[in-house]
Amino acid sequence: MIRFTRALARRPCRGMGRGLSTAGLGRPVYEKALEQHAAYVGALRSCGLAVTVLEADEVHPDSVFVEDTAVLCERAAVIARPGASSRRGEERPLAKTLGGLYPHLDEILAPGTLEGGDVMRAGDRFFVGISARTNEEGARQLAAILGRHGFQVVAVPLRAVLHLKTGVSYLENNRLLASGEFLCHPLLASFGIIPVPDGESYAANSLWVNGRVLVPSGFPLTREAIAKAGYETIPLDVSEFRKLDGGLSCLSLRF
Ligand code: CIR
Repeated sequence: MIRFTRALARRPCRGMGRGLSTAGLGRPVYEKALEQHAAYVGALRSCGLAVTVLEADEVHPDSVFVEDTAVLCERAAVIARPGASSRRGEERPLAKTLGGLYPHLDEILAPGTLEGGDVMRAGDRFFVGISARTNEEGARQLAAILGRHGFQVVAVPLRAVLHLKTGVSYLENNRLLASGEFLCHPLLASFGIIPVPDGESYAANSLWVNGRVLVPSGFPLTREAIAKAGYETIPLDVSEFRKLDGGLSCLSLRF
């Protein structure tokens, strides 16, 4: 089983209200987002991670969702190439930081696009959502890079969700927390599924960290289902990030 030791997060920027959104929940309140972000970083630290919080990137309104800009594991670091044009360039400052942490960086090149929210690791396999943000070419490049490190990449065409991990999360122990199109997905048939109850699909993006699971607050049935499966849960209010279609995993890179 994985044990994470580090995480990277990025402070929300003042212009986050201009971030991409389909949620229809209104615009995020910056001060509240800062508080929620600080609590999130505290929760990662309480799970034993050394968290580096990068300074805000005021040029890119969605830059707090740092997960989308790279794919990291113990053997490889891959700089992503966001499919959303307003997010292109977020990956550059991150590459600088990662250059100091990894001996070698790979990157997704045009015409490939790939966002980290579409990448879900389960042991030695990486599932990659083919979405409006991640194209076949991006997935193919990721497969070639990770293949050199002994990992297998499985492409999963998406139907309704923004990113793969919007709808499904790996909780280790061969278990998936799944909603909607992932409840009975043929490519995920070998996993034990913890179904996310109707009306709580936002909580499908919960985050396993070293044996505990961070769960968005306000989704009691999902929290209960995860707890029943034997995990300690940590509820966190991320309402301001939800307004921008973001969830718990999007706010950090764990490695
Ligand atoms: C976007 O549309 O790109 C952001 N507003 C939300 C990104 C969420 N990231 C994620 O699911 N990994």
